[in-house]
Amino acid sequence: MKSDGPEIVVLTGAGVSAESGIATFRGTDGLWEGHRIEDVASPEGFDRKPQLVHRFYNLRRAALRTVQPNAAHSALARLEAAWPGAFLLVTQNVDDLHERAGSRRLIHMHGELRNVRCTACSASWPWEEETSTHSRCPSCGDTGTVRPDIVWFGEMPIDMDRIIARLATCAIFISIGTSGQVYPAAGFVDTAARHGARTIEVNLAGTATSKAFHERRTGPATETVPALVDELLNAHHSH
Ligand code: BV8
Repeated sequence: MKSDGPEIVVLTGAGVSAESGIATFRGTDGLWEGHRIEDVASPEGFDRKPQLVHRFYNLRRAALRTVQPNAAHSALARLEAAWPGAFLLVTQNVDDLHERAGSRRLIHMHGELRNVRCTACSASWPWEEETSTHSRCPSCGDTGTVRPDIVWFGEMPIDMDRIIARLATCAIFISIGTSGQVYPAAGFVDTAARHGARTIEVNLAGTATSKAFHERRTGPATETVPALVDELLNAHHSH
C-alpha cells in the first residue's frame, strides 16, 4: 500500500451512476413497479415473492450491459492511480461501473449485481444471465436456492471491519452521490470525523447527513468529481 501521503477513503452511492443512466433509489421515490424497495431488497420479500425479487435483479443485471462508466467513475480511478497515499473506494452500488472505469482498491459493501449465491451451500459465482426459482447451484446441485449476491435490508454489509479500520486512519473522507439514508454507510462520515479526517460531501443537493461534513461540493458528479480530483492532486503535488 502506498504510504507517502495522507490516506483517502471515498464512499459512493447511486448518484455517481445516475449520469450513466442507472436510476437512483431516491429518484424513484424508493419505489420499483409500485413496490417499496425495502420490501423487494429484503430476505422477507424474497421469501414472500421470490419471482418478483428475481425479476427486480434480472432487469437491473440486464441493464448493466447497456450503460457505461461516466466521468465521475473515471476521475475516481485516476485519483486512485495518482494518489501517493493509501486509497480505498467503498461503494454502496451493486453495478460494475467503478471496476469498468479502472478502480481496483474497491469494496462493494452491498454486494454485486453480477454475482449470485447459493443459500444452501453459500457458494457464490459470477452470473450475467437471469436467475429464477428454477436456477440450479453449480456447486451443490440444489435448485431454488440461487439468490442475488446482494446485501438486503437487515443483512450484514460486506467487509465492515476493513472499512471501519480505514475510516479510523484516513485523513480525507469523501462521500459522493449518496442520500445518507441507509446505515451503516450513512454513519461513516461521523466515524471518519471522530478520528480527525477532513470530510467532503459531493452531491446534487443537500442530504440527510450534510451537516456532518466540513465541506461540500454541489453539482452533477460528472462535473464535481473530476474538479475535486484535480484540486486534490494539484494541492498535493504543490507540497
Ligand atoms: C444492517 C442493495 C444490521 C440492494 C442496499 C431505522 C433507523 C436506522 C437504520 C435502520 C432502521 N431500520 C433498519 C435499519 C438498518 C437499515 C437502514 O439503514 N434502513 C434505512 C432505510 C432506514 N440498514 C440495513 O438494513 C443494512 N444492514 O443494518 O445490518 C446488522 C448488523 C449486524 C448484523 C446483522 C445485521 C443493509 C443496508 C443495505 C441494503 N441494500 N442495496 C439493491 O441495491 O438492490 S441499500 C440501497 O439503497 C443502495 O445500495 C444504497 O445504499 C441505498 C440507496 O442509497 P443511495 O446510494 O444514497 O441512493 P439514493 O437514491 O438514496 O440517493 C442518491 C443520491 O445521489 C441523492 O442524494 C441525490 O441527490 C444524489 N444524486 C442524484 N444524481 C446525482 C447525484 N449526485 C451527484 N450527481 C448526480 N448526477
